[in-house]
Amino acid sequence: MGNMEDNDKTSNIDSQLAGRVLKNRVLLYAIVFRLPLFVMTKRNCVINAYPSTYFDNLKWIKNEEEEDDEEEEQRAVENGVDKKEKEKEKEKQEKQEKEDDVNLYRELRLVKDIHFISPINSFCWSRKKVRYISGGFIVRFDFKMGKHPLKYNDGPPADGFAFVIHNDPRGTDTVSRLYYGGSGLGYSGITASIAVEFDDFKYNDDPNDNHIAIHTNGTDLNNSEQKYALTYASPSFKLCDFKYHQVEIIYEPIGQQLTVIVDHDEVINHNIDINDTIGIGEDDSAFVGFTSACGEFTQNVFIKNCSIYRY
Ligand SMILES: [Ca+2]
Repeated sequence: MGNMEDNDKTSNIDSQLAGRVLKNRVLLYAIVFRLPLFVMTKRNCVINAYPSTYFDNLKWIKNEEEEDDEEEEQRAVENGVDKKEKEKEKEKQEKQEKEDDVNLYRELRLVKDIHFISPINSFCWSRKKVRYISGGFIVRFDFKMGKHPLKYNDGPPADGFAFVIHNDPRGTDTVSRLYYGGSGLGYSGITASIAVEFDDFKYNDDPNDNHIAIHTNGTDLNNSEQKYALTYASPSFKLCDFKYHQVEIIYEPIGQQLTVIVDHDEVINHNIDINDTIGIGEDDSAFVGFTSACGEFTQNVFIKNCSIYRY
């Protein structure tokens, strides 16, 4: 009996130890790899980008999909398609959606180098607000911008893109084309927002055709004009070289420093209280995403591998 009790005790201690080791491993994993707050995929974003951008800026891709679903269901009923057939179709669709997610994780095209309707504004927003903004965050993504070396339209590349954090009451419904052209980079007109813009076209008072800047107008309408820039800097390479570059945007919560690092070089470091500036309330959350625009001149903008981590 004594032996059995001893065995029980030993196995209890063993399982406690195993539990502790596992817990430590999970903690270690979270610290070392930093679990993302948000990973940009097609399913958790509201996207209005190529190709829908060229046809109707005011119509969401999501709505188009919903309408398609409804039409399809109606047709199925009319044609007397049986249940099994329908389920098969649904499985196929779900598989496709998963593949689309993977594709978007790899590459999102915000605008394309073709003249169609000008100006063009596009965006990709987190479907829900991302939480714990005041606790700081690290945004990582890659971008590629400019003209394809073999297939391109006449004229210079324009206008750029922006990573935007906003608390606009319109939520993900932030189309600004009615008020601003390509030079607005798709974020001009969004209230309560901070934009980190990557601008490759000099328009009016822009400092040059190759700058990264932080723009805000507090809780009022944001604007890409230079007077709304808190700071700007030019990277050591051409933004429109049509090569992938790695970006890290870091918001350090204690010193409230917003830092932009491109290809491991610090380009911008600016002191700003994000929550206070754009009026984020007690819910401590905001929409995040990308905007882009083209006017008379066009280019391609690709984003990939976008994740947001807790600081
Ligand atoms: Ca510009």
